[in-house]
Order: sequence, then C-alpha cells, then structure tokens
Amino acid sequence: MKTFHNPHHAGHAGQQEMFRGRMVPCHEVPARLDYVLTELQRRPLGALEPPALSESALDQGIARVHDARYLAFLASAWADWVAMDPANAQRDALPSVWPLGNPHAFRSDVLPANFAARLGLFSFDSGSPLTAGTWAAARGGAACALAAAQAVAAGDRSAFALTRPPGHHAGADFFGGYCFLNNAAIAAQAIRHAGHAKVAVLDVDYHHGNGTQAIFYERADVFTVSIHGDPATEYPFFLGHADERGAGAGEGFNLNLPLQRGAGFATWRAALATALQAVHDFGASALVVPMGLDTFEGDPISGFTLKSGDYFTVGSALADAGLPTVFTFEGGYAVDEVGTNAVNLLEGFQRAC
Ligand code: Q9C
Ligand code: ZN
Repeated sequence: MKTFHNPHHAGHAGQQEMFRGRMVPCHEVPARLDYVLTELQRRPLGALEPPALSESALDQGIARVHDARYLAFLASAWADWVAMDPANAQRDALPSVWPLGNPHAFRSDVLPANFAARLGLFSFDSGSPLTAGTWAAARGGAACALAAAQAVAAGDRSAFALTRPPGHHAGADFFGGYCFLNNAAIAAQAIRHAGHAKVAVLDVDYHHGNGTQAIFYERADVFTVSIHGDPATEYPFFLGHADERGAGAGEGFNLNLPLQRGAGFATWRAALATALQAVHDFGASALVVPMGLDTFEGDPISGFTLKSGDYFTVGSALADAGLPTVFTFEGGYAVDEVGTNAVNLLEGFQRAC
C-alpha cells in the first residue's frame, strides 16, 4: 500500500494542553509520526511519498467537508492571534470561552471581532493548542487524505494517509480533541466524489469519532461506525452513545459501539465483527478507517488493553471485508510503541489481501 506522509506535520507542535484544571505537556507530539515513518522504513509496505496535489484540488477537497467560515478562521488564526499581542508569538492559542449550543443562551451566528472569542466559537475543548504551523500541517494532512482517496478510487487495494494533527474529532466547523481538519471525512467524501455510491467509515480509535459522525449524520450515502470507550465516562463525553443512529435521510446510517473502559481484545474484537457486518449490510464499495492506536494497553490517556500483537489480527479482519480501504492516522499516545502498533495493523491488513 502507498503511504502519503505529511512533510508539514512537525510545524504543528503544541506546548501544553488544559487537563482538569492544569496545563500538562501535549500528548499529540510530532515524534508520534516520526516513529511510524521509521517503522515503515524498517518494514516497507509500499511507496512512501508526500502527496502531490494542486492547491486548487486541495482547497476543493477540504471545502467539500468543512464550512467556508471555519476555513477562513483557520487560515488567518495564527496571524490574528499574534496581532492581539506580539508576545503571543511565543504562546499557543487555546480557547477559554464557548457559546455552548443553545441559540437563545448564546449566539453562534455572529462572528466575533475578538479573536479569543472566535477561538471559542470554532472549538469544543481547551486541549487542542493552535500553533504557528497548525494550518499548514492540517492542510498537508488533508492533502494526504485526498491523495490516499485518489489512489484507492483509481484501483489501489489500500492507501495510508500518515499525518498529524489527527482529524476524527473535527467537525464541519469546529476543532477539538487535537483535530482541526477531518482527514477521514475528507477521504470518504473524495471517494464519493470519485464515483463510489456508498462509502463506510469504520473508526477504531479509542475515542468516539464525533466529528465524522456529525459531518455525515443526516446522510445515507456514508455509513459511519465507531468502536470506542463509552462516552458516559470517556472523552469526548457528549457524543458516541449507542442510541445515536443518524437523523433524517441518515436515519439508520450511524452505528456506535461503546465499550466499557478496561475492555480487552476479546470484547473489542467482537465489536469489530459487529461493525464489519454492519458495513457489509450497508453495501459499501469502499472503506475509510480512522486508525487510532490508543486502544493499546500502554496508552497514557485511554482505557482498553490491546497488545501490540493484536493489531495484526485487527488488520487482517479489516482486510477480510474485501473493500478498497483508506487508513488515516489518528490517536495513539504511547509514543515509543505507536510505530510498531500502526505498522502491525497495516502489515496484518496487507498480508491478508
Ligand atoms: N482524560 C485523539 O485521540 N483529552 N484525540 C483527553 C483524557 C483529549 C484524543 C483527556 C483526548 C483527545 C485523536
Ligand atoms: Zn483517540
């Protein structure tokens, strides 16, 4: 499988994230991607290259998923942040005030002139620092997702978008959960655009893929399914319950499989079988897998107990679906092991093809 890696990823380097009342070092660090790249050089799966996309193709691919108002905000965010105070050049931008969701309590339709307010308008947590290189890194990631989608639409069995920041928590008009542009949604939408009538997104990150779910919630052409820690106790808390089945035309086209914190591979694997059966019943002709490795037993912020060897099994089960598949790199914060775990999954997939 071809891997498209993001040469701009390291420009997104947050210093600290807000966690329960204090600032802690960021979990989502550049070294994560470097470990995967190193492991791919050691155990090659195919060509390893940066994406080659025109700026206009990239803009179009992003705009098919994200709102123009949000994209304009992201594009000038760093300049606007520094314009507030020249000393901000040394600080990450983090939101600290939000309009919630009730339009009678607070309005989201009026774009605030104050940048700190705009940061809150377009985000849902204070754990996702925006830095000098965030926009370029996020754009570079979308390019990887589009290149991977293009490869698969052109007949490749699989492709891997190796990028950070991750994407699956980002909605059409908001960032959060370390995510700014939803790479998996961008890939799924591009595969739809290339002619596949039905695309499935199967999210295996520890955290519910709230952004992806929200983007496709009212659509019947993209089936979203996610296996994740129960939001009753796990981030992102406010979405990911089993009773969320889609709305309007999308009714029946979302499936959440929340598992209790502490769940092991036997439980997780049974959920994967359920997810794959649902993908099959939907009749997808292509698959996007937001690939988080934070289901690993050693993950510092998550609660499942998968072992490194289990990821081979995950990959081969995904291959058994028999669908052209795009993988996007999502979470996984046991940095020393994330390369091994990612490549185990992809190698398991490739061997089973
Ligand atoms: N108690 C992804 O894996 N903060 N995002 C967690 C833990 C946010 C994770 C706090 C976690 C976001 C892509
Ligand atoms: Zn995660």
